[in-house]
Amino acid sequence: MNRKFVTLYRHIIEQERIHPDATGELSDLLADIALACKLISLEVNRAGLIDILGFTGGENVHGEQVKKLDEFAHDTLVKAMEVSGHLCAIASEESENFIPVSEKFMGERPMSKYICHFDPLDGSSNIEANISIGTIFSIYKRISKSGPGTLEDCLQLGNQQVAAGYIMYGSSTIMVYTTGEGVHGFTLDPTVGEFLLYYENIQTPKKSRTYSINEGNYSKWDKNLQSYIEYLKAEDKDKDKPYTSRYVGSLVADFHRNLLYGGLFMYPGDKKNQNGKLRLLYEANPLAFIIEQAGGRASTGKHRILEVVPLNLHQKTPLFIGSADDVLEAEEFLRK
Ligand code: P6P
Repeated sequence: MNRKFVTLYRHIIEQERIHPDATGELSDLLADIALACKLISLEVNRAGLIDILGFTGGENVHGEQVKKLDEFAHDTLVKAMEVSGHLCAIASEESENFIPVSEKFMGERPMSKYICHFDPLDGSSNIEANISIGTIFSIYKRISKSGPGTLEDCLQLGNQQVAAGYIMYGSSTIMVYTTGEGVHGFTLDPTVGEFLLYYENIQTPKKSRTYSINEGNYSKWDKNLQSYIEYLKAEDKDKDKPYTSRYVGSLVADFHRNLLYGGLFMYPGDKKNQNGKLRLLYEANPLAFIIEQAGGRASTGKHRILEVVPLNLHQKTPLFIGSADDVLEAEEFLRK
């Protein structure tokens, strides 16, 4: 039974109370990310309107030049995070290097104990088609002892994440997050500007009948993957096949649908890109943390995503993620 009128902040505080040693910093940080994403949601919706109506865009209400949406999202998140005082470093898909947060933003705190990876606006090329797009975040505790964060703080195993989530800008704006105590979904009520709980302790189906992959890359896949996809498409009533194919081409949209209904999302490596297209630190790891908390599985096709060693900020990884039994079956085919 879903509790009514539980705001995101109230839920975050409830989660904080599960950990007696919690200082409230992570709660504040999650709330700051949610605020930044409310602002991005406003701009994403407005930008769609402008494109459709052909407005020039011109200057925004602050008299600033209207930036490309993904740059706008990046800037909004960085500004919100810097002033939050809880981060010693920020890494973004939009920034070649990580952004060490300088002492001036740390306030009286001798050290801000978290670092955060963002994909500020994944799938933004879809905005003109009004396809759902999203912000993905991943939070770790720093390793370094004080001062601005370091690259080592940013290159940690995915199994060290303390929180992860995404905000999807679609028919409504939703936020899904985990702090390791289950996966919880909220819908933004724009009239009051609050994310309200709509789905607590999400558990993804163990097995599904849906697969998501860009079949246009079929000729570049290895033989085992080609065999697996053919297997999913073959008639077999005993195995509830053929599967249904669902592929939006926007990671957050495909992931969210599969999280709720069950499904297997695949972005494999291929002859041209052996590590595929998606990024480990700000796409695969946060979604892997979420899916495992929801009872699902996430691998490279061979290894658990959360145990892949990050060597650089924008490292790519093959990704098989979703219903546990489907990911396991895919791994078996890939091992043949
Ligand atoms: P393809 C969007 O550009 C994105 O980064 C993800 O959101 C999406 O899952 C993937 O690329 C789609 O890639 O090669 O199938 O168009």
